[in-house]
Amino acid sequence: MSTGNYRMPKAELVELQNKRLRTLVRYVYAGSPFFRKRLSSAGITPDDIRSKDDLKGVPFTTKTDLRDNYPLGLISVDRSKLVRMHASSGTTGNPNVVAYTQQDIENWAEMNARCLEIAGVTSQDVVQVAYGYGLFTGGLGLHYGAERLGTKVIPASTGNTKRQLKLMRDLGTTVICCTPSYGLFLAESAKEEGLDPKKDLKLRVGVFGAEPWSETTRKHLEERLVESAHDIYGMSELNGPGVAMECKVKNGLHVWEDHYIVEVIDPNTGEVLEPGEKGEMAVTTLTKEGMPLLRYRTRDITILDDEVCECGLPHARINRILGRTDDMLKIRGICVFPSQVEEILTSMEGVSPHYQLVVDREGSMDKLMVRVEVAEDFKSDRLTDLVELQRRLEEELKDTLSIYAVVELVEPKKIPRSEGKAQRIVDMRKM
Ligand code: DLL
Repeated sequence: MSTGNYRMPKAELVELQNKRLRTLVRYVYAGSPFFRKRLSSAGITPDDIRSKDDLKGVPFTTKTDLRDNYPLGLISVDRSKLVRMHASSGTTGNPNVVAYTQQDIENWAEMNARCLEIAGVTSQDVVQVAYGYGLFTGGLGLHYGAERLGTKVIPASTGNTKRQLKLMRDLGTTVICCTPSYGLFLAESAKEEGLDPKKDLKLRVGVFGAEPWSETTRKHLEERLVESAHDIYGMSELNGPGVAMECKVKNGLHVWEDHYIVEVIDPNTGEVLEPGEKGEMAVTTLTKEGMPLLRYRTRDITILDDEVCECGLPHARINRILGRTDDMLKIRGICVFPSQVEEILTSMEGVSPHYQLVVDREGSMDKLMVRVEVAEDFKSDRLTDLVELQRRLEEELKDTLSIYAVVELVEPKKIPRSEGKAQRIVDMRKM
């Protein structure tokens, strides 16, 4: 039931990071032909890397490197030491395969246990894991974490929403782990079943991640489903879920710095940015044995905050993910992130948080359409009210994004629901 010592003083944490970094560089240099070549061609020997500051000279590792070395060209151990492979969908063709040793699985479990613990989960809780179990890392990662913490675990996996609700009610689930969009769907479905989750279920904590969500979605989830909604971040290449998590203060996600070094860089120049500046997150894994990564470019956009948190944890925080460099839509030259649109939609009366961004091209002009469901409690049969709602939304989108987007209002439940990550973007330009 150990979550390890993760509350050490900051200075001790920094010293541990530097020590682990030196070990890591020696380890990949000896074990991985890929990294040995990479480092050598940059004129770097393991002795050159003494501390975090020295990382600046180390070449980035990218998703293209994974693709070019498919399936297991980036491992740093003998294959006989591997005990597990997971995979996530790659940008094209082959999936990204990631590989674990037994020690990697142990560390992963510990990090997920910590995540649950700082959100207030204890051994007394009943944790329903409604992330997918399988090649996706969400289900097993949180499952291990919950087991490590000594909770009771319900490995529900995704889907079968009626059964999810029945399990919650009959088994007294107190913690739900799923994507935020599925959380909203659970709340909606409960209502249809005649249940009021806030009265009829006992959900204390929600562990929501794997896709971007907003502060207003938190409000919706806390009003309709759980007492306290927490953001969890992770990615397959960095073990899976459990890289960073919101504590009870909910002012950023703590990155487990004894296992990862996070840098925020300018995505165009690769230059390391100061804390407080927005950029792409690059992560170095300090303890992974199977497939460690140096300065891995996540394509996720965030801001680093290394001020000590009110909760007292020494681990630095990242802002909630603000978008991805590759999910970013460019509409007539302007960058648009789905999360910006979500923030606007969820803060307006009359629409629900279920939406899609449809991008198309008319001649040489990009066109953005925001398709969103009218809220179920939007009470009006008058067409003029709907026209007015549409106008207000379009105006708000224009003011905030500086582009014109057509709003299409659709009936409740018309946008396809997902049991995993929501499909927010329909890009007709690529079809
Ligand atoms: O989504 C791992 C995970 C499972 C995280 C369960 C949290 C909970 P991948 O399928 O490899 O792994 O997708 C990783 O998902 O680069 C982000 O773009 C996005 N993502 C993950 N967590 C968050 C989050 C899992 N909390 C990709 N907020 C990442 C925003 C997130 N985006």
